[in-house]
Formats: sequence, C-alpha cells, structure tokens
Amino acid sequence: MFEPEKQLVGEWVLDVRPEEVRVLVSGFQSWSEAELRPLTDLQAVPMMKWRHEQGHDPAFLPSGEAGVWRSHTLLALVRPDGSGWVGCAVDAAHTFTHWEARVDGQQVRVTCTSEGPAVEVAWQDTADVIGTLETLSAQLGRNMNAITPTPLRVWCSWYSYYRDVTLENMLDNARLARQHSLPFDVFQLDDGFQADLGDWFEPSSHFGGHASELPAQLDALGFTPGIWLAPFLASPTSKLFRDHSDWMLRGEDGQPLPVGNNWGGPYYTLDTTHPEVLNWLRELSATVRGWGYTYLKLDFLYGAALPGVRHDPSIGRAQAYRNAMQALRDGAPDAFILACGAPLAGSIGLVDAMRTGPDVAPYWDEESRRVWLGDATGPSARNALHTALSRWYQHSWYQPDPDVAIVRRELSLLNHHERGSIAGMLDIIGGLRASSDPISMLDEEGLALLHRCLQISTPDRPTTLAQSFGGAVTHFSRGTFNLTNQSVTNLPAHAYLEQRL
Ligand code: 9PG
Repeated sequence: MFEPEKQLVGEWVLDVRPEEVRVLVSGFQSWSEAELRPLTDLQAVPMMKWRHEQGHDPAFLPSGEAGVWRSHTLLALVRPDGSGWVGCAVDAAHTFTHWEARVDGQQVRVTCTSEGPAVEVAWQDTADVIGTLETLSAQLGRNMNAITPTPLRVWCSWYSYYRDVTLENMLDNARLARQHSLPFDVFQLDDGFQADLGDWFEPSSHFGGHASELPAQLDALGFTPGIWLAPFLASPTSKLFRDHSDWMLRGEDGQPLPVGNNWGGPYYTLDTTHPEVLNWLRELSATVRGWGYTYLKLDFLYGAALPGVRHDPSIGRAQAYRNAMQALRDGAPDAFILACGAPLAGSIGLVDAMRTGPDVAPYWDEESRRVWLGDATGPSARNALHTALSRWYQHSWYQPDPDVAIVRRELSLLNHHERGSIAGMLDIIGGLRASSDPISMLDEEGLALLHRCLQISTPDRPTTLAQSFGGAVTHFSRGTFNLTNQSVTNLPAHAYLEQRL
C-alpha cells in the first residue's frame, strides 16, 4: 500500500497502572468504531483487508493487539475516579492527527503522530475527563467554524426499501406522513434511483420516473426534498468510469485503485486533486440542487481521503478531501449537507450534519461478523448505539446523526427493549432525527413511538466513563443503556432506562 508520510507530534509516559485505566477512542470515519474499553483489552481490526478501506483509515488502522489502542483526532484515558488525560487536535482541516495508547510494563505510553502540515495538539492531565473532552472538542469545533444548525426530522427511504425504492414509495409515504401529521421536515430519497454508481443523471430501470420529478411533489406536500449521492464513487460499469478513467485515484501500478466492495462488486473513487474532477463535483451538486433538492446526503465520502497516487502529489489526503467537499458545497451553497461514511473531524465547518456511527439495522447484532471477523463497522442496532453514544461530544462539530429509529414490528427482528434503546439514543444525542419505516406498517403503538423519536432534544452528558454496561459510553444523566447480553441491576439486556443508575 502507498504509505503517507507522518511526523511525531508528542510522546508521554504516564505513571499509572495499566489495569486501572479505561480508554475512549474514536475511529476515522462515520462507520468506524468508537469505544470505551479497559486499556488492557484487545482493539479489534477486521480480518478482511477490503474492510480496512471501507470502514477504517487503512493508513492508521485499529491495532489488532491487546493493550494497544489507536484513535483519530482525540483520545481519553480515564482512572476509576473520573480523572485522567485527554488529547485532542486543535485543527483538522489539512492534517490528520493519530493517537496511540500502549501498555508499557507498569506504565502507559501515549504517542501522537500527524499526517499533513504540522499542527499543535492539546494534551491535558485532568480531574474531570468528561468536562475536558467536551471543552477541547468544542474548541476544535470553534477553530474550524463548525456549523451546528437545529436538528432536522428526516424520513429516508433506505432502511425499508433499500435499493428497490420507487418514486411511488416516496410519494405514498409522504402523503401518509401528512395524513398522520407526522412532523417530518425532510423526505429523502436514498440509493436506488440512479442508473449506476457515478451515473446520477439517468434513472434506474425500476425507479418508475426520474429523481428530478420528485421535489415539486414533495414541496406541494410541505416537505423539503432530499437526495442521496455517493459523489466520489464510480462503478467499473458506469459511464463516468468509461469516459473518465483518468479521473480515478490510482495505485502505485498506475491503475485505478479499487476502494471497496458493495453494489455487487468493486468500485473506484475520484482523484479530487484533478481540477476537472472538482468542476464535475460542483456541477453534480448544482444539478441536483437545480432539480429542487435542498437536503443532500453525501455518502461514502471516505473515498476522497484514501491513500493513493494522485494527479497533484503536493496535495495531502486531508486537503484533497476538504477541496472536494468545498466544491460540492460551492455547487449548492444553500443546501443542508449530511455527510456519511465520512472522515469526521476533517469535515467540520463544511457539513451541516454527520453520521456518527454505522447503520442501524432491523436486528440487534451480527455476532459472527463482529466477533469472529473483527468487524463492528457493519449495520446493526448494537454497533450504531455503541459508536454514536461513544461520540456524544461531537455535537460541537456538526449536527450529529446517530441514524434512524426503527419502530415498526413487521420486517424487523428488534424487540421492545431494543426499539426503546434506539429511541433513547436519539434523545441522548440530541441531533438529527430520522426514520425509514413504511408509514402504512405502523399501528398506534408504532406511531406513538415514532412521535417520541421525532421530538427534538438537547444533547445529554455522560455521568461517568469509569463504568459502563458494555464497551461504550452508557451512563448518561437522563438515562442508562445496557448494551451487554445479560440483564444488569434492573435493566434487561439491550434495554434503556430513562433514569440514572
Ligand atoms: C446506501 C446506504 C445508506 C446508508 C449509508 C450507506 O461498509 N459498507 O459496506 C457499507 C455499505 C453501505 C452502508 C454503510 C456501509 O450504508 O450509511 O444510510 O445510505 O449507504 O447504499
């Protein structure tokens, strides 16, 4: 693999017994894990190499070792009394900051390295890790002119229609939402409307129309039209790839670099240091904005930040990503941008909202993939809760999107406690609210839970990082989650209790 250049920013040796310490880490992008774990535990890394690109930063992967924990942008170490250490980048626009905490005999060694122009980092010894982490992350948000608008309530087509979505599905749900007075602000069309990955302007054969026909009809029903794009990706079968194979990020062999596997095969990503690519991106967001979409869910954004051989090698990966996001923003200056599958801190100031965890799914866990293959970046309610809750402090970077509520009982394996935990997470995170349930599937109980999930709240704060029910932040001032598979005190497995424990 092409190895980017890195510099040492700082190194600290902490006089603390490693067995006493818990570590809070955050992965590179939306779907990478964030965890709160004993430092002596093992940080899992996916066994499948192709998942390194799709779920992590291949140039700074989770360690795969016991007692070695890697984190992007920030890192916290916590003692049993809540004191400890916090490290955090002060700027992430041009530089990636990498942290590693390592058990070193009876001490702990912390190393900070960076990729990109030299930046400072904050490193603090503190009596209150929660407070210091919130202060430093808010400082990073301010330094990068974070955009933190009031939360939106979004209906999105993905989690029930998936790629089979049709124009009629969208309109049926929008009409029903009106009839039931469901307080959605946005109706967002997801993946499935387009002819191919990269060929956004031609419809898929099953969609039953063209995406440009939808906005006027959604407007008439009183909803803001939203659309999904994976603006940097191109499938090998697309017209985009055929016409512009020279626009793709390359490997050292000079060939377009496959950057993941979804949609039934490999795909490529645009090299955003190419001026023609930036023009294409500007035109892409301007075109969908011209169709009437003012809410853009921009997905698989990690592609522009992957290591590889670029047209302009003087532009680093953080900057290449940033320039690409700026081009999309310039094409639709007044649009609300939700980033997904995106480098987190590197997006601050350019996006309105950010997915802060893996996809929610209509089941709790996919244990074989998570435990045996070391990959917790895949869709599941458990993975989404773990990661989004362990990134609670990111509300000062953008409007956090912990992904959709699932309240339906058909087409879902989630039980009552699990549905309640997702609802609890939405309340605690206090960010974007979304649902994908076909509204015709909801009975009175489902509609009541959906109404609750759409109630805007302010972000809550953890009460402790020294204790948790599962390897994530679970104890908040408004309630407690049990993410383990056993009941604890008066909390059943996978449940949320709206009270402090
Ligand atoms: C559309 C979906 C939805 C969803 C997004 C994203 O790593 N993966 O293989 C992976 C594939 C799909 C995925 C996330 C991860 O889902 O998060 O909301 O828009 O794309 O295809």
